[in-house]
Amino acid sequence: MATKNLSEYDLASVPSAEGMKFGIVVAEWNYEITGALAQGAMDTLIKHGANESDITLKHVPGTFELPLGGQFLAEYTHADAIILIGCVIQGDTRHFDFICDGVTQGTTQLNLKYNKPFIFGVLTTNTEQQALDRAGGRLGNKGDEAAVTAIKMVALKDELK
Ligand code: DLZ
Repeated sequence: MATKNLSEYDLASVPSAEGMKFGIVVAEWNYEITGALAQGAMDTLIKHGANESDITLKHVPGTFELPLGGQFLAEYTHADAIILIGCVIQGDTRHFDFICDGVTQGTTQLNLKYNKPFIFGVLTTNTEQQALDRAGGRLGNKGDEAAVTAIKMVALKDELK
């Protein structure tokens, strides 16, 4: 199956992000990749109407720390949605599995605990090249996808509440 280009989406399906507040938490591990993902997320939020001043961007050491960083933003800012950005690349040890389990379960819990979207902008790849391909390379940028998902989830909540 062909891999989807992460930056391709139906523009008309994305609501305006004007007035929405966002948090972005970025892991410093593999920063060449996570920095590009964060930039993609930021650019896409702004492209759809978010104000730069309504976006709080913070860093944490690694992907494992993303859920707690996200919780800090939920507690201490007014973010309507929080995008968690990381990149875990398979190595020789079982670290990959533990970090992926931790961030996946942590993110799931945060969504339900806060009744707020915490978006999983985490690449989990076998190689660095696969990550580069998805961080502004030939398969687009997962940060764009994460931003669009954040906007859609905030709009859905606003529509229903
Ligand atoms: C330790 C570690 C390793 C081996 N690999 C990655 C990685 O590929 N991506 C990533 O974001 N973080 C990695 N880390 C760091 C952990 O996420 C975490 O920061 C440390 O285990 C300290 O809790």
